[in-house]
Amino acid sequence: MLPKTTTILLSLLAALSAAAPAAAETRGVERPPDVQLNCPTIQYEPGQRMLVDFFAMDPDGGDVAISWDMDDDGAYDDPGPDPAWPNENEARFTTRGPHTIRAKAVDDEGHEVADECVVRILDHAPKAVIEVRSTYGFENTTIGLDATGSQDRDGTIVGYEWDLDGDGSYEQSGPKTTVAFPKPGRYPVGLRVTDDAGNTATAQQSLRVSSLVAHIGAIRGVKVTKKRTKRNPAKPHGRFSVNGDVTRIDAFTLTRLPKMAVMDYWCEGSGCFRGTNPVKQLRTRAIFDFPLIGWEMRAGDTILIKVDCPGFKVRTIRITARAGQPPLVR
Ligand SMILES: [Ca+2]
Ligand SMILES: [Ca+2]
Ligand SMILES: [Ca+2]
Ligand SMILES: [Ca+2]
Repeated sequence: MLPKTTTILLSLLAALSAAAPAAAETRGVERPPDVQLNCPTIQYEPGQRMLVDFFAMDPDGGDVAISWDMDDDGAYDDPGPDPAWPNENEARFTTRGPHTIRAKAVDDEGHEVADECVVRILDHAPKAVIEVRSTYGFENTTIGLDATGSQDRDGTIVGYEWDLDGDGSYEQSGPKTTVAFPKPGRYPVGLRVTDDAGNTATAQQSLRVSSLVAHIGAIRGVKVTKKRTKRNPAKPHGRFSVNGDVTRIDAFTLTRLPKMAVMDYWCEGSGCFRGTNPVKQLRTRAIFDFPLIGWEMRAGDTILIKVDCPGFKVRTIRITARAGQPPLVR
């Protein structure tokens, strides 16, 4: 049996020989710490409290100091977790949209590692709306596009971008723009709007461009078919440009109007671009130029003009657009 002192010495040597290689290995590596943030994925209301989970450690077993940026300013100067809940830090944002949470871990060897994650405060996407006076146009003629009808229910729209050649990339900005095409055809245009929280929405509109070549002469002396003893003598005259199924009114006049004639006029049909509400016009002149110039109709659309005056029977004049032909006026 070995003396007691020898036994203690041997035990010490054994302990040292077991510990020595591990200690040398640790000193040689000095690994950086690890920090991982885990932001909640749901969207919160402004001002609502949210918790960000995190994990931090130094693989060498040393202490890790963590500093926080919880207010989106990029500076690690904000409070850390409540000691009672050491693995989650509390965040609260009042402005809508995305916010970045950042944490920086420093170990006792001075190694620095940072991580970040993004939280979102609830914000609704905007709605993109393209308004055009007419989806029909003529070659080399500008077509106005208006995006001011776009809306954001919980903020404002801060960006308007246009894709005017339909290739999916947005090359123009601003709430209003114009476009012109050199050749007849169908042209898609796109709009992308961005709200103040960075949400986007898009809208598309197809424009049809026609050739302004088929121009027909004035329609004069259209025969009035209804026989009445006291027939309203209003007589229509018109000049129209017809291209395919698009008919544009270049001029329209009623002559031989009885005194105090009252006129309503409106358009019926899917291609009516303006004037679907009746407009009363009171004229005491014998000739009245209708403000229909520039109106465009598609084949089948009808403009109705109701002429009413004391002592005469009400008369309704119908101008019906036809594909490739002068409109029918009756
Ligand atoms: Ca370390
Ligand atoms: Ca900060
Ligand atoms: Ca919004
Ligand atoms: Ca484009």
